[in-house]
Amino acid sequence: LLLVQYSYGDVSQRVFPEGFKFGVATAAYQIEGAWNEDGKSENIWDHATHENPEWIDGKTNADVTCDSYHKFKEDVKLMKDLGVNFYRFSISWTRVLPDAVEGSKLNEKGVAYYNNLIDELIANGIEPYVTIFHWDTPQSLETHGGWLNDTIIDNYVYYARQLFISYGDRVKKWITFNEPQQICEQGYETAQKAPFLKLHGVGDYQCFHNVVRAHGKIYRIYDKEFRPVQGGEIGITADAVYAFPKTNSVSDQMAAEQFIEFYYGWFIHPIMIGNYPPIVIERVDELSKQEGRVTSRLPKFTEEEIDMIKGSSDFLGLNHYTTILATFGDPDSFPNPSHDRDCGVLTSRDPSWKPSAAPWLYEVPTGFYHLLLWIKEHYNNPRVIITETGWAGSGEELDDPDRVQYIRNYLSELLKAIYDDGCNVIGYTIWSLMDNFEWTYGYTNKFGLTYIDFEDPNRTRIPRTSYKVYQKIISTRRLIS
Ligand code: BGP
Repeated sequence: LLLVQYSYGDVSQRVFPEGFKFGVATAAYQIEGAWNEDGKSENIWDHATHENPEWIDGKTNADVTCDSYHKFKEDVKLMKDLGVNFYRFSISWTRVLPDAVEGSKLNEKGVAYYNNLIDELIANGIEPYVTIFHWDTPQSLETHGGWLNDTIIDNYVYYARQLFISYGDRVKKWITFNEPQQICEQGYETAQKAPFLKLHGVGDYQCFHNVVRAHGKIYRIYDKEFRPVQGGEIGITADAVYAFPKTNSVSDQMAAEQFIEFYYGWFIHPIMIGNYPPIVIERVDELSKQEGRVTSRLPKFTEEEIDMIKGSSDFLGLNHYTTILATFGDPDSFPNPSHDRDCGVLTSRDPSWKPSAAPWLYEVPTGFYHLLLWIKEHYNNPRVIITETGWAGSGEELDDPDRVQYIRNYLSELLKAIYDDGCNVIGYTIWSLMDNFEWTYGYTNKFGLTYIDFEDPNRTRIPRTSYKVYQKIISTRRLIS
């Protein structure tokens, strides 16, 4: 009925479908602080920010950041007032398992912190959506190769299993990994994220091969051992930048498709269809041969692994912020070897797109719409949860019209995808509840619906205009202003 009623006309009259959920997201390292309190051990972000502060804007770190380890009740209160249905947060591996390895002992105080947070959320009618891993690899595992070493798979599986045992009675939505591209490509190929390694064209593929096998393994364990008792769902979150062809030429159209397969299909094709996308296998194998290598830089799955990984996500978590223009580039313009060269696509932006304070983030709402259609067509209309989207400002402003406009424009495209095209999107999450430590950007990029002055010892949370607008969208379930 709704479909018929609202298919045409004014988007502001469209109602978000029944059961559609709204949330906000954060991640442990970015908000908790208390980096060495109550038995927590060091992770790769603690390590990098302490050893090489010059890698971070303003030489800052997240030793204290929003201090959510002590102020989580304030966070929950903020969310309760906002009216969100769920809170997507992550658990810090080294807080609950300081020794990190399979068989090691749980840290009771660390476990208690998340128990208290989860209980507080549930008491306030907010569903916990838990990201098991949001980039904070235990430093003790990194010294043994981190995600390049396949022994991390069993350690991760042990860690995730402890979370199901400890919290699975109350947590019904699990996300195994946040953004494999940032973990693997930015962590092990381009040195933009911890552990800041530059293993061009090799480290990224090796890392993701371990990430996706760890994902598949824990999915099967949850499915077999925990789901029958706990009844929850488990999936993965990948980020996708959408690509428009730079011109209407057939070549640019191919470049746009190739870009999406290399930067999104790489992670999701194995899970939705089985194995890496054919174009990725073909190109990496071919270029490896040209480089005189005996084996491809792209590792191969066994048949058993393909079976384990295929179909291993109850929903598709999608982080989406922005879009690029694609055209094929001269192979010599990319580092050799590299993932960029394997992909072979040069990216640019349309001058009409509005830039944010983050150099990579431009407002392109139609890109979001086309991405949702792309996912529907390529993966047989899976259930999608938008697990992140958001706008970066740079100032202290409480009035944030650009963020408001971004949220409204993206939500309007989302409604169009749901109503006009039948895309199966069941939830939407804003990054972020509050300003926080934005990785190498430190505190210079501000994504918060809530402002925090990081000089203020109390870290007082002050809602911005966008907070009030989101509050109204959630309570009316419409985009009326
Ligand atoms: C996503 C991450 C978030 C958050 C966001 C903002 O990729 O999952 O953790 O940081 O991006 O981006 P950035 O911090 O790179 O500006």
